[in-house]
Amino acid sequence: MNGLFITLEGPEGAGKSTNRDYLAMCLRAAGIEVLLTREPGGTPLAERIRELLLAPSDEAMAADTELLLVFAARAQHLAQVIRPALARGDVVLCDRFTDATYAYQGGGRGLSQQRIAELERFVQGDLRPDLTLLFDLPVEQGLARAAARGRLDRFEQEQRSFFEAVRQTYLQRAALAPQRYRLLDASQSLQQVQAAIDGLVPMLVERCRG
Ligand code: T5A
Repeated sequence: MNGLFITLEGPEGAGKSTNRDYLAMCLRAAGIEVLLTREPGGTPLAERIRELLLAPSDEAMAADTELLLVFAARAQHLAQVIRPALARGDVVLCDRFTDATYAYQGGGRGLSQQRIAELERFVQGDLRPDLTLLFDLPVEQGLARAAARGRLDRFEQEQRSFFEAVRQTYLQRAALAPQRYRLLDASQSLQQVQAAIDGLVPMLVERCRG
């Protein structure tokens, strides 16, 4: 595979989607074509799995069910979108990927990191993101941004302690593999966050041109 796989991660309301679009605009302005996608989702079938994951329901979803649905959606997304794009040499910008599984199902739900790693190997083989932009901000601030958009999804209805564990898991993973992650302070104004992204663009352009 010759493409470049860039993921955007962070807790709720960190600005991943907003900044994914901004980064795509910057890269396109430099003449680099990018494919934008997201998880869970990214294909019609995976988007249906996303609906199952996000919709509040009277029947509590078992944590293992949630984990398997996340990886089922990912298997479909990889087969239909990500692997073909990387094989063509495209740059893929993906809003969340398996770091989110470690953070939400591992940190948040308390599932074993080893179990997640086994599924990661099963579904992805040796495919991992080349680079991950981690948008970090205090939990309260992110939840306030998410709440301002209206109705909360199934994850957004969780307790604060769940999101603290999500945030800490992201930060721990980034600390363990600093070569893959770029940490961005998402508590700043959008203008400041995008200035920080501007600072990363030359490095990203160089990596994209490989
Ligand atoms: N999930 C996902 C798992 O549990 N396991 C997994 O493996 C995967 C892949 C859906 C859920 O799925 C879970 C995690 C999630 O709960 P999602 O749709 O990506 O994933 O979830 P959210 O994090 O809920 O997406 P959000 O849209 O809430 O967050 P974003 O994308 O980080 O934020 P964005 O860009 O939409 O911005 C939110 C609001 O804040 C404003 C924006 O204008 C917008 O109104 N904003 C800012 N305001 C002020 N200052 C800034 N710097 C701002 N940046 C953005």
